[in-house]
Amino acid sequence: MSRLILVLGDQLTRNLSALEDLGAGDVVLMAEVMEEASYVPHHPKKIAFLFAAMRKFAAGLREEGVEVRYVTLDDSENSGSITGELLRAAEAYGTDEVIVTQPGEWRLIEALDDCPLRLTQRPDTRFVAKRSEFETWAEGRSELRMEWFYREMRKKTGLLMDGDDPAGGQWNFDHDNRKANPGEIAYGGPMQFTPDEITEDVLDLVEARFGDNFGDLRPFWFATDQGEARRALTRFVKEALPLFGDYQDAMLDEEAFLYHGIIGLYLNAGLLEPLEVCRAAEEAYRSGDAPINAVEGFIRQIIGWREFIRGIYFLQGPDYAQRNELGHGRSLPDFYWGAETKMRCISRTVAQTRENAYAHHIQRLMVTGNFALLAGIEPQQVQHWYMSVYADAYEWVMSANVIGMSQFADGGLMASKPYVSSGNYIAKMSDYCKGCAYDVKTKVGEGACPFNLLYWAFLDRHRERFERNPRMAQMYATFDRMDEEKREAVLSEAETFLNRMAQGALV
Ligand code: DLZ
Repeated sequence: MSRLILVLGDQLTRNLSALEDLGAGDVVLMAEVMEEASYVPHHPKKIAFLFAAMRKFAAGLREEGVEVRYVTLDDSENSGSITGELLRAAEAYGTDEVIVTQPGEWRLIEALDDCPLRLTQRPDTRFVAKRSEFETWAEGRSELRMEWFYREMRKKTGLLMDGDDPAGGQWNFDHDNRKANPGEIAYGGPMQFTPDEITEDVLDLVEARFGDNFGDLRPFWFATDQGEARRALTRFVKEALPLFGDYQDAMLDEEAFLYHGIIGLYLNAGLLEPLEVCRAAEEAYRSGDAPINAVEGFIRQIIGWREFIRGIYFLQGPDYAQRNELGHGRSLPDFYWGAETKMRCISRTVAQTRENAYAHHIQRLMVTGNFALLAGIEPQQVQHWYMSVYADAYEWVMSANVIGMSQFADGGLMASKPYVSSGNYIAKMSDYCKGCAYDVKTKVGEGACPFNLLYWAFLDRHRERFERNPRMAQMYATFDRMDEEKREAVLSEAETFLNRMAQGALV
């Protein structure tokens, strides 16, 4: 009797654990379903990317001679859910045995657990660390810090290791990676691909069914198969990696990509694998084509941060994404969905997000994330936004990034202090402020930058929790040195700003 091998839209690699013992008689099931395509209003580029990549992956399996049952979204028999499609396929093939690689979201893991078939969820082996390995590492630690885990992963993989020592004599070159505005960018941006017939069909489908979602579907230029993704990686390593480190935290009004790779979406969907990506970067260092600060910073994102936040997601369990330790309850303002705002940093980050289904980590953390935290937006609404608008977003990657790192809603499990800053940081790292209606140098009164007002209001609101945090002592000392009248004016203006924002006024 045949087995059904379920391959999900973000599991597009031949090295998938579910496919490792694929045998004659097995049927691979892949399905475009409304439940996955609409559990958040995904950016249309993300849906198109996954559907096109799924169709091409299925075609590749068929070329190998594998029997594939591929259900398109517009199939009139489509049941609308993964479990519905499993049940339909089970009946069609007269089998109840299903193999799947464990999904990256508790939501789907639980749905599969409840599916009335003989279903095995195999571990996802596309990561450097097994879930159990992370659990063992985390056991007994009161604070989980990426740096210590990252060093373990360096030793485990041998990446950037000279014997027992880190290459370049240091584990972490983050201090060298904070240069501001690079001026003109000497890189043409990520490799872009012209849609072929398969992708064009998908674009028409997505336009018809998801055209009202936030985000521009066209121009569509993402890689949609492994070969294209590898070419995009090669171009990044050759042309952008050498300066990636220096300018990874910089932000420019007119430059969405700077020296960033835009390969997270390929990694998270299975088109690239973490070790091949890291080895390509290490090779550039070993051959003298890229400096250590760039290569170490890049590799840390992948075998450090990416593995770490996945570990936290699974360690913390399904309720983690519901945490709200700071008790924030404001609604996400409409300007996150493209409504007008006078704050240039936010309007540019949102505009680039709408165009590309992408913004880089500092835009996510220090512009949209920082503002949401300062303004006291409910973390679940923030998480919903990040899940919706980015092509690389799945819950395993977003939860710890948003709930933990960005919104401090886990109470400090993974960050020793909240990532808040006034307008100064944005002014230092970007050119946004010069085109802004507010003045970043004005701390209070007419034209004061909202980040400045909200920063102090955040510290005031959470004094009890953070005042004794040694990493925040300096902030409170500065706040407390402010004369009483100014402090009151700042807090009152912050309150007025938040009230106007809540009423939908142009802020
Ligand atoms: C994100 C996504 C979308 C938009 N559509 C599908 C789909 O139609 N079929 C599918 O198998 N997977 C899709 N995905 C990816 C899943 O949502 C993803 O596998 C889970 O969220 C777990 O990471």
